Amino acid sequence: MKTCKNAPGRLARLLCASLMMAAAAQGTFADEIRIKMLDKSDSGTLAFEPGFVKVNPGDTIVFEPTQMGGHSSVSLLVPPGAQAWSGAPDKEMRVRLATEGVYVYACAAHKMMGMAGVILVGKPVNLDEARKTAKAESAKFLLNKDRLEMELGQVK
Ligand SMILES: [Cu+2]
Repeated sequence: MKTCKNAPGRLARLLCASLMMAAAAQGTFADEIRIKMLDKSDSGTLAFEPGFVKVNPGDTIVFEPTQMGGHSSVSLLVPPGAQAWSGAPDKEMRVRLATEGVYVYACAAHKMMGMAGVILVGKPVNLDEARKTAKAESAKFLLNKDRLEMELGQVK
């Protein structure tokens, strides 16, 4: 839980406290989660890092063009009712995810190299469908063939 103790000045602390109350009334703070788009990572070549993240509904994912390898983020599967996305190469891409479920995405240029990731928002309401998508997409990968299934394996 964040606190207002370090806010500079009395007015700032008051303002901070009222924002905290508003946020508490709403249930939770919306967070920003950053995912790097990399030519090379700990999990191998051409990767999103982290390749799996679990976030809360309303959080924003920021895809960072960390290494300018022509990477982008394009959704392959979103839960029912959620919006698909398609980012431009080497550009920061922000996606706010309000709908619960499993999201599967890939880099448009390197999908065949297994540059793909998984995001879980809240509960995995569409896990069966996500498993099918991961299997079908992975069958087309030339590299990192087990990456998507490993990422999806972290969905609980
Ligand atoms: Cu890429």
